[in-house]
Amino acid sequence: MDRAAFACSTAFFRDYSSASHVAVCLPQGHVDYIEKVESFSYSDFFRDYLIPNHPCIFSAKFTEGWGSRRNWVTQDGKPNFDYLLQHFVYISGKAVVPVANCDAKEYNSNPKEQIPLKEYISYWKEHIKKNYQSPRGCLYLKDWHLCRAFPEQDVYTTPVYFTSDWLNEYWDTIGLDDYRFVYMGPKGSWTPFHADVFRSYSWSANICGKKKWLLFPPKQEEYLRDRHGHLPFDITAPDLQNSSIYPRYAQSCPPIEIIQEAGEIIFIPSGWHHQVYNLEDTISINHNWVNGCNVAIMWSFLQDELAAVQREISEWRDTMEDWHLQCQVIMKSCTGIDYKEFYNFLKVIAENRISVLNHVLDEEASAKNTHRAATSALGMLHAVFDLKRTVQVLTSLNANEDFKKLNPKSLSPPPEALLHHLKAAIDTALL
Ligand SMILES: O=C(O)CCC(=O)C(=O)O
Ligand SMILES: [Fe+2]
Repeated sequence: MDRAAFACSTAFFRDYSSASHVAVCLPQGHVDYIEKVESFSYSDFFRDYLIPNHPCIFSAKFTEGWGSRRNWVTQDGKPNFDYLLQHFVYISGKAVVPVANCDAKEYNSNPKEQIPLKEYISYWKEHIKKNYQSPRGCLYLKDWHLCRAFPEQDVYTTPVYFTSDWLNEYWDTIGLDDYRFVYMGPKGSWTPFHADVFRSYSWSANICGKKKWLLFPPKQEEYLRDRHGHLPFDITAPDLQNSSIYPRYAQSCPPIEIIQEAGEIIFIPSGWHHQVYNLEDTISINHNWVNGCNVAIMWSFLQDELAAVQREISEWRDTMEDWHLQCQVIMKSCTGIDYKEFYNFLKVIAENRISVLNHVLDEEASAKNTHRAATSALGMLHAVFDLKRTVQVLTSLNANEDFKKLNPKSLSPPPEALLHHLKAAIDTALL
């Protein structure tokens, strides 16, 4: 990160409230196209897209050289089923993959099952032969943690723009999960209307095929709620025109429509709802990620999630002794994280940045710890920026009434001590 980008971040986040407020004004729904790798720096992306929370598309030049672009695609641009079978079924062991049925609806998403990759590929080949109409319906392989299952495979390298990634850094540290996925599906497969986990950013690269994205800037979804306050499953459904069901739909703006071609990468900003279609047989790789630019959006989302849980079980508030704790348990099971884990998440990131600033990173350590090496590569100013962001959000968390009810003094270290330590580290770094 260069000095100008650091100065820009300091100005933007000076006022804490502006960090979770995402103003969007895109001229006529225009989305920038980044053509050249050489002339587009990390600081350019940080300043023009991460901080303002605007989408953009990267040209196929940014994925040139990826193993998956070379190996997973046939000469005529179709998925190379033989290669996939060879490497993920016959050689490296038998993969089992999550598959959604795009023709069925269960609550507000598609029902999912786990099936062997071999079975999915046979289905897909049959589906193509039958002109994309098979009795099993349209099946979409999604959210497959391929890189975790096959770390030795040469698939892709994360572009530098997306390497400040606290979500994967944290979940890699505790070794429980990650947010790196492969999607593959036939023409006609699609993903219903949603915003991403924890209101994270996502980037998605087409290895082959073509996608259509319908994007709504934050707050637009309020016009898309039905009279009970529920969001639609499919924003193209005719029901939305019916004002007795969707009373505010007429006031909504049309979505930004983007066609993403093979090799291109789309950047989806934080909190933007979207619906996605595979216009051809398509394979994509995507990550969800959070960093200092959108962590306040994540924090405000978590507060909304807790408030929703509290509303849901409000009738037990006075009779249940550990009501606040129960709310956290429910939140964790519905949202994937609770307040104490969010604290731990911020703590792990902040401590990693302090190690980077203390130059504990010798070559051997950096070879072993790819996250620290990545942070270090983004420069010391980025580590300071990250620390400042953790301090701002931790300060807000520490002042939160619901967090205070969870006996934060029992945390190790307690929030006050951690904040003190982080502020001292920032002061030393800025000397
Ligand atoms: O490609 C898809 O079907 C959905 C991807 C998506 O929702 C995302 O990358 O955030
Ligand atoms: Fe998404």
